[in-house]
Amino acid sequence: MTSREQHDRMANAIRFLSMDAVEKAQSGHPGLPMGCADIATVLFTRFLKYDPKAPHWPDRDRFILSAGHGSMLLYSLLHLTGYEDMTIDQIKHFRQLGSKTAGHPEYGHATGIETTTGPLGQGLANSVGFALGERIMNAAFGNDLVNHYTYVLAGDGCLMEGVSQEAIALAGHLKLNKLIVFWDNNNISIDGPVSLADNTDQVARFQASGWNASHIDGTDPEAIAYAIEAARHSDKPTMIACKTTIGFGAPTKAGTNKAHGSPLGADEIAGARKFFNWDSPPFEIPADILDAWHTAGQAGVKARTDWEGRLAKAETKLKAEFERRIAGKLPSNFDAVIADYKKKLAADKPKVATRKSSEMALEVINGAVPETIGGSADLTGSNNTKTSQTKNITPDDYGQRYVHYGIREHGMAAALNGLTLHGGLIAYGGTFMCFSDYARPSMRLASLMGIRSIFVMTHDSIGLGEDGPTHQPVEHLAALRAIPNHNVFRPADAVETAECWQIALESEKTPSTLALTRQNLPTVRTEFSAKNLSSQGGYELAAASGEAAVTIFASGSEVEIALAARELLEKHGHPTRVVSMPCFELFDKQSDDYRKKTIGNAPIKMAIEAGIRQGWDHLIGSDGIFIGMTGFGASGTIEQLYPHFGITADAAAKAAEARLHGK
Ligand SMILES: Cc1ncc(C[n+]2csc(CCOP(=O)(O)OP(=O)(O)O)c2C)c(N)n1
Repeated sequence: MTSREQHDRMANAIRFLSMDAVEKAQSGHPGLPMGCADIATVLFTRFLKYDPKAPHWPDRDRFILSAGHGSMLLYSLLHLTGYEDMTIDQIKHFRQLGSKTAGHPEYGHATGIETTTGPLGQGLANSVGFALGERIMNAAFGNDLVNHYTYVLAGDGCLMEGVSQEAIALAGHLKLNKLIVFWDNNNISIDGPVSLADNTDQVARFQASGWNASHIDGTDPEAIAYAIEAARHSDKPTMIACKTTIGFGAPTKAGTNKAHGSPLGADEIAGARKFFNWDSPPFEIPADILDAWHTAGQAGVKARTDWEGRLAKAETKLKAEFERRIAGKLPSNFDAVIADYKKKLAADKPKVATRKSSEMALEVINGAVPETIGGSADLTGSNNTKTSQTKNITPDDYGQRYVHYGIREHGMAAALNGLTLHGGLIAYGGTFMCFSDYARPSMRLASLMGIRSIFVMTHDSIGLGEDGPTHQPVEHLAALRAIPNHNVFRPADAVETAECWQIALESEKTPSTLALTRQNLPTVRTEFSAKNLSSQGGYELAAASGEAAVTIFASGSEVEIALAARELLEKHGHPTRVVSMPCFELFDKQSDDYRKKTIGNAPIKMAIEAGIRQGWDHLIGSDGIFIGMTGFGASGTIEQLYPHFGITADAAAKAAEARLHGK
């Protein structure tokens, strides 16, 4: 049992590492680590189950610093508890290029960082996925292998962001009782007191969303410990509103926004040293305190080795399956399953919407890959995300595989990231592509983190028809393609859809968006190819009858139009080839030779896509012909809309011929 004095000195070690690192960097946020040091110390010395020597231990408790600007709190904890890569040198190089101590915690930069935070609210919203992932894995593998808590530290900013309501409502609904959130209730944000902009009764809000919530003194170790203990035995998720003082200990800046986002300055730090009676120079921790922290960091070794013992003794098949899933590897028969399915498609040649093709592919995938967890933001029947294997996950049954996320696109995308990061699961979720805007902040973070979240975006163009321009994506393909490390797939038929799903599942370090149609499309890939042609991003689908005068590039639903335009042009004596382009990002990764060959030398290059032109010029050149959208869509039938916006085979052929005839 730590004495109060010992606790205080351990907490002060966090405070001084943070103040001094921010001061040295002349950049960063000292206020949160100083205010929340007591919460962190109690959690990391008395409750959190972790082992710095085995940072990826699957049954560790997760700690998520949602208020990512307080990154020095996390870096200090990782250093003090003995994570090997978080050396004092890293702390001294806080925020410097190439260091692990990036401005905000970045997943993968240092061990012990569970998710990337910084955009406020994201960590809190990810945590719902983490906590749900724990329950799903627990249902599959039992208490012996999966039984841990998810802790979150969130600030006023996290709670003000809209995504927080989506997250807490979902967590409350799903009764994720092993989710425990500390709210750093310091009443300060950047502009000044929180009361400038917010007067929400946060405790009442969480309670109304199905949580336990109560106020405590966030500087009293016993109150913190008592609240955590109670939370661990709760049947609901818990929010602990911790009254703290931002920049606690800084003589004049404590309790003010001056302690938020800039170094405290030498005088304040000297004052804090006096206040805390801390005479160690910067970056030096008294030996007894460092020992105490290391001891705390080793307390989890027994739990970890016990767990390893249980895993070793687990039934052979269960153990192998657990290890496969945690490693993120697909079942060994996966490729064969997809190949069989593609053979069947080439024979059947279905004429269905790609959203339906996606459902058909998922029916096969979900049968072969038990770790997929599906879901939709209240558009299940439209997104076609549910298959025979995926029954509803409920608070009474976490052993199922489908999440009704409610009308919460952003919360869903953030939860998908959390499910993915938890490990052992492959999560996908659907909505209309237009509403990818609502999910985008989390989609971007999936890309930045390099994780396998899968976003199913149906109704991918004006082809959705009568719902009109509010629902018709126009710029969304370009906007999603603009995100680095994000594969945007727009398959043209059932075969490409199966191929794109296969790539999405195999892309362990890249998230995927599947853009899928509402309208039916013919099978354009009528011959079986064992090779996944979509994995090249683009490929010649139809050759020209002679030396090509025209190359038409198209994606998704417009491939059918490109093929019809080719027919017309060929009939008129203009040899024309069609290149299907299901994924720009993968095409751009092909060899120069392959790209040159696929782009070809036809004098006329044209692209057809029912979206904006942006992005296509790198294939067709700025003088290429683009058949697509230049503004918003309109409400009408699909039969009216394509001709209305000039996206037809006839219009495409005419445009090419006009060019060929020099007009
Ligand atoms: C989505 C998003 N918007 C804005 C910011 C910029 N920002 C960083 S911290 C902060 C204020 C946060 O206030 P609070 O959570 O109370 O943190 P504290 O000042 O108490 O540390 C803001 C606006 C951000 N990081 N993320």
